[in-house]
Amino acid sequence: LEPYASPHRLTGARVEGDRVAVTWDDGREARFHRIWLRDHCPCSACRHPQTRERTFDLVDYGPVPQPAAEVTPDGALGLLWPEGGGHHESLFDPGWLRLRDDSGGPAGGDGRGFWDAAGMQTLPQVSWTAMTTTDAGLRTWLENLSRYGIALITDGPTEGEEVLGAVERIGWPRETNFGRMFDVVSKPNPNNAAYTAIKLEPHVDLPNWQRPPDFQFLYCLENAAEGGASLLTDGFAVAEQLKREDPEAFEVLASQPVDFRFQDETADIAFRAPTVGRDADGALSEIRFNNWIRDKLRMPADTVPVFYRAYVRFWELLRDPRFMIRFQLQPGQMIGFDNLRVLHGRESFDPNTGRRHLQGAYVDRDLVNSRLRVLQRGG
Ligand code: AKG
Repeated sequence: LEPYASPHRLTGARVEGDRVAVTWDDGREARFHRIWLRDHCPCSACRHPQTRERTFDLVDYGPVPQPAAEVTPDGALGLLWPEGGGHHESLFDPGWLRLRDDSGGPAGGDGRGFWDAAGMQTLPQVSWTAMTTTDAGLRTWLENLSRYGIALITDGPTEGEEVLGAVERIGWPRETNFGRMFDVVSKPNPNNAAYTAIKLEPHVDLPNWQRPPDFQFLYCLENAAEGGASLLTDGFAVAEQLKREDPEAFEVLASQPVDFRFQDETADIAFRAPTVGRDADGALSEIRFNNWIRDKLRMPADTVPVFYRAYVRFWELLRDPRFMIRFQLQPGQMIGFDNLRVLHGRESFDPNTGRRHLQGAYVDRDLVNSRLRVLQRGG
């Protein structure tokens, strides 16, 4: 299903010790371990013919023997494995092999489109009609959301619950203790700072969950009150800036866990994690910053001063106009952002001057990535 058509055919294949070396017709070369090749055999005995899932079980196979290698007449890699007194044949598409060749090491640069305010003067945007009625519109919107962690939808209706319609273009909402969808209005007995009219410092939602929501959509139904501008900052760009300025501060934020906790009449949800998360390759993977649900600070006494230095500097950079963008959401507009990368906030508003009503919902990254990959299959 994954597209891997490539104009390049193989011109050479030979066994070199425990690897198979291949050459494509543009001179590129790569080497694949034979255990890896046997494990990835795409034939219908090794992959289920309908589900395409792996049915070959290495654990029952024993040591992987040396195969015989050849280039087939249409430029694919053919391998013959001596097995059970006969041979098992594997055929590898040259384009598929090329996609999996990581012999050059990881590509340079992060390539994830980190941005500062100067680089985000115009928000990437798609109209509601294009997003809801065309695959091309949906694809552009999701590509922007994935790459920049932020994307605007414009010119939508204002009947209410459109936010769920947007989520359903992708999959289904990620439900939390605030429901499938939540109304951001100033309420008489708020259980969350968002449901007041106060200024909201840049934050991610629900860092008190082991698995916070990945993407957040905020759909504007009314914005007639004075104030209430939206504020957004790319937390990954800021984390990189902190690392450049003060590597020790960055390291403490990336390694020192912080407690978060939300409590109301029915819920008590707590989790402890560093402010800056990194994945197994060391790349930035998440930001957890939300000052109003940060719980009691628990860390070695010697770390406290450097932690506060780092935390305050990170916060200053998050609100620095070099990094933070500010705009007024209009009724019928929806801002979507990567909740674990792009921090959001708002200026205070005066509820006596008019109504302000946003509706919010969350969606899982797996669903966004899946919808995008399916849309990209066409090439
Ligand atoms: C939230 O719901 O998490 C918010 O931060 C609300 C933002 C806004 O009112 O613009």
